[in-house]
Amino acid sequence: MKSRSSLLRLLHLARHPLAFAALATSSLLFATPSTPSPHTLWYRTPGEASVTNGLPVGNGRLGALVAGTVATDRLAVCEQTVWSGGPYDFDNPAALAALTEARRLLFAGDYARAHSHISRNLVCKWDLTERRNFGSYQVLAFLDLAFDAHTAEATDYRRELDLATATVRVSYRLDDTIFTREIFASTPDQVLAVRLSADRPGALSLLAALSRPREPEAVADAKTITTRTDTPRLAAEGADGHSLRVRLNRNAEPDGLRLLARLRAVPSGGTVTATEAGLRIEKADSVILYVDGSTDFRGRDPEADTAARLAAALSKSFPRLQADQVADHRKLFDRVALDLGTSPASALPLPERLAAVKGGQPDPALAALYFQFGRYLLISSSRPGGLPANLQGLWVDNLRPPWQSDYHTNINVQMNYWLAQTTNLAECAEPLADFIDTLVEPGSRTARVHYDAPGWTVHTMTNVWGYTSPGSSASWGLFPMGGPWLAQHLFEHHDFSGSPDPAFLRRHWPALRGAAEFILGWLVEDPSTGKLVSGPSNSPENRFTTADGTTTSFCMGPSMDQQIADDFLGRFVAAAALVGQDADLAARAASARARLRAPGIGSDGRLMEWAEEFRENDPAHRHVSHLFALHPGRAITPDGTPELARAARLSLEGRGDGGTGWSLAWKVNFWARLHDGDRAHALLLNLFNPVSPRTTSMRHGGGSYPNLFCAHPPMQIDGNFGGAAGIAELLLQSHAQTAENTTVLDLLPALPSAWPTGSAKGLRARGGFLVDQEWRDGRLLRATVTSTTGRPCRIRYRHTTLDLTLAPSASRVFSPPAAP
Ligand code: FUC
Repeated sequence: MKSRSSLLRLLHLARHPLAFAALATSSLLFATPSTPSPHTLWYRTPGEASVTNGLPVGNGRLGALVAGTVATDRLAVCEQTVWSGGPYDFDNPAALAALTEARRLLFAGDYARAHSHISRNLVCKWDLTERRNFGSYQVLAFLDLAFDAHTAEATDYRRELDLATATVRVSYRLDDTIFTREIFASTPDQVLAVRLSADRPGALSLLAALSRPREPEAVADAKTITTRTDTPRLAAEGADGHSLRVRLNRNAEPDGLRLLARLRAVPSGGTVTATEAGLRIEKADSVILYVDGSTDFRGRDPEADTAARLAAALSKSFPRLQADQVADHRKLFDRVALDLGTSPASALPLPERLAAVKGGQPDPALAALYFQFGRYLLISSSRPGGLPANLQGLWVDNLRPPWQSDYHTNINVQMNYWLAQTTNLAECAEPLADFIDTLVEPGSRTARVHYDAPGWTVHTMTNVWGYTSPGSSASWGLFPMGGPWLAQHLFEHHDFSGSPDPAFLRRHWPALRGAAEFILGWLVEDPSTGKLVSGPSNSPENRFTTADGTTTSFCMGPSMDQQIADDFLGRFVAAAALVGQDADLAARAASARARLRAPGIGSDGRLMEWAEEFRENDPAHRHVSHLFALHPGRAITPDGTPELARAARLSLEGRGDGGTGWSLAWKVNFWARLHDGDRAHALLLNLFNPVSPRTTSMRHGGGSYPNLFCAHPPMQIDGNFGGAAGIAELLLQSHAQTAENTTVLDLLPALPSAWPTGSAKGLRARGGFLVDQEWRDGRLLRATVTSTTGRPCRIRYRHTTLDLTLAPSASRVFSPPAAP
């Protein structure tokens, strides 16, 4: 009986060539629990359309979090320009007059007065109007699916995200019908596609509708950024379309963006009727839902754009649309393959896997999955021409995400991009480079208004409207080195390319020149030492207590600022010579760099976070800012500066192995740079610590939500990216140079003993190199180094080195001598 009905179903599918082809490429290949794919996050139970539970898909611009619930399903659909607020001048013209006094008080050691003076004066303008205008990234709309006749208990439920095809699949059985859902976001066609099918003819009847929460009235709450949106307008469009329109934060000054979301349905074997309440699909065999949305951000035309994209997508066959999407994704995703070994735990659904690892079971494949998930998320949230990945990447589930889901620049957005170069996704870093360029103009105004300084900078946070001022509270918001730190990524982009042609640097030269000008205008001479220091500033976002009992974070010359200045100016001097511009500025940069106060080593042997040995208020503070020079900087290395490396190690010991998600991820990178793979691995396990989807307080400590998104808590994507970057850093490093400035490729510099046998293919190193490695019993077997541009390099594995210059595109296999 069973086999007869299965046969009938196959025949039924065969009647619909499109459906059959789609099924052949997907559902039939649906991995079963006994044959888990190393690239799959899978579940036996439904999730929620939330950032802690939904499965993410995205095309860099448009994405969704998929719940996968049975009778009703919800997708939180996101589009990266959906920002409330608007362009606004937050700079505080009163700040400049307070600058000299702030520096005088700090140099005189009068921290008590400095604290209240700086807190009062060196902040942006920030009242209700300002809060509204900063705005927030918001969900575009929900796509709600309400299925008829879904009353029986579902069996054989399975939900999965396949990272290799960038597709979410949901399947379940109701009585004797198997229902399947497939969801992906197409980059080539710029739409979200949802394919619903049943293996019994005519079994699909549902209402598919767009909706959006309405923001409550603005409240005069000192902490909350509030805006007010109109009630969304829903409409039927043609025979098979449904739309949602709303203006974001009307009543703010000026009116906010116009938002439009559109849905179209193409049923197979049934009917569709468009109503204001949504699209009614009756008795279909399968149906494909297409969603697009946009705003009028930077002059986009949401009406015309979405209409054109949907029309083009609908004119394509679904198998073609899907094949193009998979091919586009694989072009990026397949560049790197990582095999760290497997274990029985690898076959479990993700929540059980996380619990098993917490219980001490080995699961090296989970680290490989985390690594590929990080790459998947960057591919899905950051594509050329778009905005960079924000605090939650692309994915939000409401109108008021934590920290506005903005761009924080005292660690977070930088961490988002650490993996881009090393894991072979350089083009995904372009949105950040373009975004940096957009900060030059507003950041120049901020530099001038607040500090009378040339060039540009950005402080602790920014948004798509060009916010560059210090924050509303100086204790976290006065971080003037955000600009130069961001600009470090431009140098990295060039370095990784290995290109002899500095075209990329030239393109972004105004940003680089401006950051150099800012540093030179901002640094002041410490009257007691004659050294140049940054300040007033703080060491994000740590506080200390002085001898007279004052607790503050404000100081002159915090180690992080000094290290960023050192890193930036050094790179700028080299880059200026390369592009053949600004020789005078470069000469000034070189002499200022030589006069920078270098961070010292304290009496306890630790690298000092501040210029003096203050008592830290929170010795385990999540930020580890003073180790910038170890990572992402490169001035501290175990071989080049062993004393500083030892001091950095002691500082890390002092901080401990806890912290928020991104803090754990950063520590993985630090320990990797210190060549301590096992300690890094311990931190990685902490990053896998299962966190309940309801937990939003950072007091619980970091870890992973059931959808593998990083828990700060709340959800923040930086830890996903930073963790993936850390795994790459354990396997290959290229920041060290020989005395002749030749790139050193450090093979397996920090291999954890938990990954004794494995391989990593396609990792990228500075100087334009691709590296494949295989190892067994904890030792490198062989590495294949491919040069893309023909620069020299030194290969280093433990105590063996090999200097070589390969022709462009040439490879060399390196096998280290057998162990003695
Ligand atoms: C920084 C961190 C916080 C949080 C916020 C978004 O300010 O100190 O922990 O990650 O960014």
